[in-house]
Amino acid sequence: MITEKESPDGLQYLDITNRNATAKIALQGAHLFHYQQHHNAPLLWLSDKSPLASGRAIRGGVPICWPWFGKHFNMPLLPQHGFARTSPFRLLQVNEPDNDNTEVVLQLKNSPESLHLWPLHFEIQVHINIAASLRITLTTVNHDSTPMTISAALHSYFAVSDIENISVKGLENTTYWDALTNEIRTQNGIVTINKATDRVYQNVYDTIVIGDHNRQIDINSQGSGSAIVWNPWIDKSRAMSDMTANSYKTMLCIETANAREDKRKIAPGKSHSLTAILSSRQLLQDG
Ligand code: TA6
Repeated sequence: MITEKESPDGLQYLDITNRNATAKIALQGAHLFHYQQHHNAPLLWLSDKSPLASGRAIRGGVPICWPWFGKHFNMPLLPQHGFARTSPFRLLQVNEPDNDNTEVVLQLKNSPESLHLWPLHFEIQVHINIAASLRITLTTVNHDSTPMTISAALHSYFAVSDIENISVKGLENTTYWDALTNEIRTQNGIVTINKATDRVYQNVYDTIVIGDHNRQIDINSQGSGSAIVWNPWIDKSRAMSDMTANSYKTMLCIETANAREDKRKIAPGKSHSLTAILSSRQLLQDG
């Protein structure tokens, strides 16, 4: 079942329910901000202080960073993570092939505003499949006469029970750029979080697994060779207007990306797709 709704502050979104899960997708930014399998906790984290308002970025769910990840490479005053996440997408298609699956396709094309920020003719489509797992595909089509280089991320905020009790597997022996120290390091062993963490990993092709108390979250990707691990920790959590001092404790971003060295060059008339496939399962407790 799919219902078109609007938040009190004017954010239009789709409220989706099928036999597997519930989900909420804002037309602005094609931003999925809720996904929850029945009989399971929400997979994604959404800040209690996040605006759900037209024109305001949502803090949580899966923001779409496009056509650049992070700060613009030479115009730092442009919005961080590009302009897609606050742009009005068009609802292109909704399919309910059966009671277990819901497919939504949203589209954004260049506009006078986008051409002012990024002078290239494009179309992006976001295909979201709500089922026993969550699949999001961001497809960029180059409608320009020149090659376009993009960096992008499906900036997933995962809900965790306690950030200090989780482990992240699948990044072992890869190299990462530490955004906090501007150093390149190698990941030795599993990732644990006990301080502010902001890392862009390269050569990431294995399944990333978040181990959390009694739940495992699997993150698979296609069309991606990089991933970001981010937790703001205490000070930044307190300082951000759309987070609380304790927000950092129950969220972890593991982002499926084409970031930094993994940026993608798309020839005229060609396309590139970045896909994240997210799923979770409860773990039996010992004893
Ligand atoms: O993905 C990590 C990151 O680039 C961090 O540096 C932090 O800025 C985070 O994204 C959130 O960015 P935002 O623009 O959504 O506040």
